[in-house]
This record gives sequence, C-alpha cells and structure tokens, in this order.
Amino acid sequence: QLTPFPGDFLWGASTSAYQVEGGWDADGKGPSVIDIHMHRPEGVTDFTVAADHYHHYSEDVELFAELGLNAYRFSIAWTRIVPDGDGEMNPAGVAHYHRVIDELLAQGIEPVVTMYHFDLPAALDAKGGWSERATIDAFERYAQVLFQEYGSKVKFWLTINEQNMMILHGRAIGTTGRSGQVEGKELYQQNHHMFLAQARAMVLCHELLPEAKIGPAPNIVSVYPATCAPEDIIAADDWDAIRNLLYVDLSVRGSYHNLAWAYLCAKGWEPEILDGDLELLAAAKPDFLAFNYYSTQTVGASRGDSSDIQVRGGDQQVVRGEVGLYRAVKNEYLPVNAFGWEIDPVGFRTTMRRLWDRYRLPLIITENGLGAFDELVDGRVRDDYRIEFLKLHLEQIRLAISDGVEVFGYCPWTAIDLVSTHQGISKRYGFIYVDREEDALKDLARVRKDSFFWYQGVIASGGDS
Ligand code: BGP
Repeated sequence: QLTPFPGDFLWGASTSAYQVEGGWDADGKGPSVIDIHMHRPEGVTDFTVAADHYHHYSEDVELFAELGLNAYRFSIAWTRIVPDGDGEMNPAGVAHYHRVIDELLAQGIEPVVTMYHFDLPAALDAKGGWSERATIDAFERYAQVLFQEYGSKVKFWLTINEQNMMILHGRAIGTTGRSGQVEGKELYQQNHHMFLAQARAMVLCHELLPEAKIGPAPNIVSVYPATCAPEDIIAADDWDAIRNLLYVDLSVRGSYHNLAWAYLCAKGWEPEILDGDLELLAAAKPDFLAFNYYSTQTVGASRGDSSDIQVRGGDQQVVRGEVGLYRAVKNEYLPVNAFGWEIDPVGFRTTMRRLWDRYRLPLIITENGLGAFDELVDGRVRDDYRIEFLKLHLEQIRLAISDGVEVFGYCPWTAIDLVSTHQGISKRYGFIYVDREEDALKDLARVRKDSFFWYQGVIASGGDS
C-alpha cells in the first residue's frame, strides 16, 4: 500500500534567472559572470533574450496557475538587485521581483526563491570573486536586502544553486571566474568561502524571519560501485564524498566530511580555515534540504593510468575519473537521453532514502527533468518522452515517501522553456514551449506542450500520474 502525497505537497516547477529572463541589461541590471563569459554570438548559448520572462512574467504566471502549480522555484538575479554586487541597490530591479512575487501570491503560488544561481556579479568576479572574503560580506548584504524586501512574502529560500557543480564543472557552466582557470587549492578556498556566505545567510534569515525556511540546493545523485569488488566500493565511497557529501555535510552538519577532507589534504588543496569559520558553519542550520537530481553515476577502482580518465555523460553530469582514485564506468542497466545522461528513476529513490537516512531533514526536489529537441508541429508539442520520464520519477517519490522519507515538494526543471547552459534554446525542458529559434527570434509565443496537460492532471488529482 503506497502512502499518498501529503495534502500540502508543493507541486512546483523551476527556472533560473539568467536562463529564462532575458532583459540582461534592462532597468539598471549589472552584468554577471554569465553575461561576460557565456555570451557567445557565434555559439548556441545566448542569454540576452532567453525566454524574455522578464517582460512576459505576467502571462507566464497565468499559465503556471492554469497548470495548477502551487509553487514556483525561480532565482533572483543578484545584479538586478545590486548591479555591481556590493554597492548601491537598484530600485527598479527590486521592484521587478516585488511584481513577480505579488502575481504569484495572487494566483496562490508559493514563491521558492534561489538567491544565487550561477550568476555572480561580474564586478565582484573582477575583484577576485569567491577567492576573496569580501565576497562573503557582499553576499550577506545582498541576502539582507532580499530578506528585508521580500521576507514578508517569501517563506522558502534556497541559498546557492549547485555549489558542487560550480566547483566541479565551473568551466562548463561558466562560473569559475576571472579567467575561468581557477583550480585546485584556490577553487576549494572559493568553495569554503561560499559555505561561509551561505552560513551567514542562513543565520541572518533565522534572525530576521523566524517563520521562513532556508536550505541549500546542491546537485545530489547516488554513486554506484561498478561491481561488488571491495575496491570498487571504496572508489564509489570516495567519489560520493567528493561529489556529494562534502557539500551536504558542510551545509547541514557544518563540518568537512572525513573522506573529502582526506582527499583535499592528499592533493594539497585544503582551504585556509580562519578562527570562527567552523563555529559559524556549525551555528548555521538549514530547515530543509533541497536537491537537484538528473542521473546517477557509476564508478570503479582506479587502474592507476590514464585509462581512468574516460569522460562519461555530458556537461555537468560528466564523470571524468581520477587516476589513483576512481574511474567512470558506463552503467549497462541504464538507458541514456539524447545528451548521454543516464536515466535512472530508481536511483532517484535511492538518493532520497540516503539523504533522509543521513540527515533527517525534509527534502524538496528543486530540479529533475528531461532535456530534449522538442518540435512544434501544427501548434502542438507531443513530448510523450518527457511525460514518461517525469511519470517514472514521480512514482519513485511516492515510493520514497512510502519508505518513510519526508518529501515536501517537487519542482521539475523547467516550468517553461529556457536557454540550456550548453545547447542553447534547442535543448528544452519546459511544460510550456517558447517559440524561439537560435538564428531568428520569433514572437516568443507560449504553447502548452502535451506534458503541460499531463502535469495539470497529476496536480489536480494530488499525484496520480
Ligand atoms: C542544472 C542547473 C540548471 C540547468 C540544468 C540542466 O545543473 O542547475 O541551471 O542548467 O542543470 O542543464 P543543461 O541545461 O545543461 O541541460
């Protein structure tokens, strides 16, 4: 007998500012690292217009309401609020998100706000970005503005989206900063600083907004050993620690996971920890754990030579292998999507069970979805492959809940088509199609996909897929 979804379950969908908004320099917005590093006129990725949600938000929120969402997870662009990251506030940017949040609330949609989704202000980056402790202060001031402005309206806050992906795949996402060359010790110093910034935001949030809830939003996936050979188990444990547990342990327990710390020390990459850092990390307690899930990863013991380095998967889901530690292995049991990402609904359940088991914090899934080359034919997008993907994943949430895991929300990626980090607008995830091509901007018309009607039915029935 399966446990039903809770009555107050958050049926949501996600976006991020730089991928959906466009209006990249509108109304006083400052440039972010994405604007600087990822504007490639000759390439596929162009965020200047995106889905132009900045100007279409009203129409979009109406569609979200029609879809039946009772939550919308989106990010606020730091550089709309504070254009240079640490200077003057931009009233027009602040007013924009008041309008968006007010429209959501008017439609009965709970705003779930990501404070920082990859788009560090370029001006801070030019001064050293996360390598500098001054950026921690800047983030705290930005957080304070957000809490003061929107605190009476927003209950759910997410600190930093996929900090682990920024550290592990910053080059692919465009976030490693300045030259894009930050590596090793400096990279993990940045990581440490981001945790301190997150901790300050969590403490401040609890001080200013006792009713609000705040948590981190890393990308977490189960790591499987290639076989039951004991050496493969060790390899999987090590990679799990470096990729996942380092991030969740620091966010939740305020301490470095022992295997991850041993890895950093072995590399000579351990960050400088100042007096008071560990106390701050320990004092900052999240109220929930949000995570993004797309796929699992499978690794085996290192062979000790360059054959370990075999890139598996694509983009930020990549597993590279590391000589002496682990090698990436293809999981023969799993199909892959058009971009080489392994599809593993059961691994979703494993991931939820493991997170609950280790941290005992309520979970919300802030991203999960299928990127595909959707086609608009005669005014219709027949994305049955997406319906199938989401259906299988939803079933696993239901099973996890029946296992005793506390899950309070699901926000598939994405509410509406937006610009993928790598493949531009042609790789789509949304329930709503945006009529836009790479070489020619069309009228940006919104079209409900087949998956829109499917998800609408799921929400209306309280979770029957
Ligand atoms: C996550 C990011 C999102 C989004 C998603 C899909 O890692 O948080 O911002 O990019 O992955 O990735 P892609 O667009 O590369 O398919």
